[in-house]
Amino acid sequence: MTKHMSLIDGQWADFGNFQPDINPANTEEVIGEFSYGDASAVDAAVEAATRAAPEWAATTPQVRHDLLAAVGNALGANAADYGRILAREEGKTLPEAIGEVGRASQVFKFFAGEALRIGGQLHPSVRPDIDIEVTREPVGVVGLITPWNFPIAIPAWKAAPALAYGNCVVMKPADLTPACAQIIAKLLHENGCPPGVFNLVYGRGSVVGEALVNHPDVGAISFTGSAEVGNRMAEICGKLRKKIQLEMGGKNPMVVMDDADMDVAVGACLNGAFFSTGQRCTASSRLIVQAGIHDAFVEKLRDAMVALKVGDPLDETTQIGPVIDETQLKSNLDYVDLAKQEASDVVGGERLELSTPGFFQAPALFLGTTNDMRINREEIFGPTASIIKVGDFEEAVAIANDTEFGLSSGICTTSLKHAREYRRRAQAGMLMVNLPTAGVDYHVPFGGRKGSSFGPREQGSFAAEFYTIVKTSYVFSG
Ligand code: UN1
Repeated sequence: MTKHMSLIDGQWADFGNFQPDINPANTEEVIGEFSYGDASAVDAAVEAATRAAPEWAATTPQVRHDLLAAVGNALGANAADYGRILAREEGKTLPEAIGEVGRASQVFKFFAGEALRIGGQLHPSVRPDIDIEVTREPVGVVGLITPWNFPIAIPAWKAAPALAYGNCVVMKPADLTPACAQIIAKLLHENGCPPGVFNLVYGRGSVVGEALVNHPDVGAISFTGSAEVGNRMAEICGKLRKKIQLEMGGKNPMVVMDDADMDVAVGACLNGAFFSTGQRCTASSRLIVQAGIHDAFVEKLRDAMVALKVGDPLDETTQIGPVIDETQLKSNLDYVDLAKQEASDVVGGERLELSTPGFFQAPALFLGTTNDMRINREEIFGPTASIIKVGDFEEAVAIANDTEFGLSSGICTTSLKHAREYRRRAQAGMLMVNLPTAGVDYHVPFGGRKGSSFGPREQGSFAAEFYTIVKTSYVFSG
């Protein structure tokens, strides 16, 4: 069995306490064993990062560019192999997994370029003989806590900007997907990342994550995960006056208007709701459908959903991989049971027994639901979606916005007026017209509002807001 360690101060650190990384499509297959650290591992990593920080902050942009570009190129060149690891570890289909590695590669290359584009502003003062310069400086040591559902893209979109803008990193990846985090750590290490600049610490969230968030020498925390954990982190970071960036849940609405193109609408909803097994915070979970198109749309979507092939992610014919683990599957099945009480009808959603022991579930559509039901208030994070019938555009907008979340919001329509109005009124960080609510570009801001996100946006040049501190310098030359 291959054993993997944390990376601390440029060394692979063996803490014993090896934990298995299990394939959710075949629980008999162990992908590797990972040595879990504790709070003292976090102390060692933060100490190394703190020591490395002044020198890394002072490197030329060329040095940071070259490191990130090398990692980006290596990810791209090995996308097929790394995609296989991702698919085995996380369970998304091989094409989705290879696509995600490609995205991670692009993210690194984008931020390689951003390292060269860090600039500032020059202002004349309102007083004579004074110039004012506004510049950005690294935060110092940043803590990155990453989720299992995009196990290589999200570590990439946190680590690459952190390093590009001159920070040192301590990353704690999700317990369920340690192998993808290992790829990023290994590539940084092998491509000349100086000791202490990037540290990876495996361990329980309640131990390692907790220690990272509370550590006085960590200046900023970026977290993607559950609202429950994120909200608690916000309290701690507020008390410690630490920068924080949270990406949490979603209950993303997709409005389907009578004037929608049927194929576009069915395609967008099928992808948004069920692909990646619905395990995306951007998944379309509330399909808000106007009465005139409702019956025909539901029939087409239901037929398309029932035809989706659930199976081994490495099998070419598979469209939906397994659920990540037993706990998530149990929670999904409990929601299907709840839907049987709340909705007028439930199609699919049962556990599937396939040829390998895995966490397979048929995708599910909850029909005849209303927005006040628990299935429409709480994030399920599985391959399920509800249909909510509405009379007109106004009702659709009101229901779409009636949620504590606000990550992504979509509309399928051929009316310019509806598209324009919806863009203006949707309370979400990301807005999709005739596209699934999930599936975003890598070079533009990502994030939400209300209960979905907190703090500055991730990705694109907006990432600078979180990973740097602004300094305003006044220079008198009279
Ligand atoms: C996407 O929809 O392409 O955890 C990305 C998530 C998000 C990423 C979604 N942070 O699902």
